[in-house]
Amino acid sequence: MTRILPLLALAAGLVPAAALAQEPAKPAESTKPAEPQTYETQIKNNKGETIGTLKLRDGANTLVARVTIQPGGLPPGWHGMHFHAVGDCSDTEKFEKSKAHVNHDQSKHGLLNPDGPDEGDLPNLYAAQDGSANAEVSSETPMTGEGGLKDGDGSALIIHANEDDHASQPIGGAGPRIACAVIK
Ligand SMILES: [Cu+2]
Ligand SMILES: [Zn+2]
Repeated sequence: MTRILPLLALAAGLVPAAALAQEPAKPAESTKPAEPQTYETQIKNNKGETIGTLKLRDGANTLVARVTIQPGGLPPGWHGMHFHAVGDCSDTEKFEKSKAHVNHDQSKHGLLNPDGPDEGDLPNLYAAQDGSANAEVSSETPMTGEGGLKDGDGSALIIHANEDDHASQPIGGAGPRIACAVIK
């Protein structure tokens, strides 16, 4: 008993000190950020078949796009990827109804172009040997509101056959449009 008593006394002294130290760290409930706006849609190939999904999350300052392509969905290698101006993927052979890149201020194309980028520009997507791909990219283009993807005619995520060099006009040499997702 004589050995335990000093330990109990020590423990009793420590508990209130620890409780005091933790108290100021408790965050106020009101500082929790607002939930991001979300949108999810299917990505289709030139045959109109679903090859994957696009998930958008738009927070206060940045939009985050997650692209998931299933095995066999794309040719292996790098592919240009952009937001195009119209949310129409109905002409599956060429996806030309999606029009040009989202671009409200006549910027030049290309993330690496000194006179760019336009609002549709995104990093390239890499498809593995089995044709699958998983990527998350960010964009300053908002989902809704002024200049948003969900404007009157919507927008489309387009994946191209070749990689985007992020500099040459009009689309960085990315070639034919091989996949499309409607954002509306
Ligand atoms: Cu494009
Ligand atoms: Zn562009």
